[in-house]
Amino acid sequence: MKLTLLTATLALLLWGMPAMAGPPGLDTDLDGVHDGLDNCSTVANAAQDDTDGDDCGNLCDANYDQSGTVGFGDFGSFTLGFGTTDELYNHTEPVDDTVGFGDFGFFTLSFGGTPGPSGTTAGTAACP
Ligand SMILES: [Ca+2]
Ligand SMILES: [Ca+2]
Ligand SMILES: [Ca+2]
Ligand SMILES: [Ca+2]
Repeated sequence: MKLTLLTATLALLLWGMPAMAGPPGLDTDLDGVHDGLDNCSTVANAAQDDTDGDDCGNLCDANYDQSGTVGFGDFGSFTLGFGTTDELYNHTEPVDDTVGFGDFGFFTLSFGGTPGPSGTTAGTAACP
């Protein structure tokens, strides 16, 4: 029994290790883009839209000033984008094309954290 558990744990660890490195074979969010190439590896975003070009997709990137975290500077930008169709602030595509309360909800959840995770930018400043 103990041996089985140990074997299972080892298998999980071995299986999990390459997942952290983002091998091209896994597709965690099932959007058809493999984790190692997916600019939002845990959010389904088959379109891979990335308006500010920081390799962190719009659907997981509320860090508009490229500081690496989502903070008050980003909030200032978001308020300016509210009500517009600026894709940078639209985190609800393809549900809608305008920046509204759904996007504000995403921003609020992101506040104080880091953008991403992205499979393509490990360790960069804008999308850590
Ligand atoms: Ca994916
Ligand atoms: Ca994705
Ligand atoms: Ca981005
Ligand atoms: Ca920021």
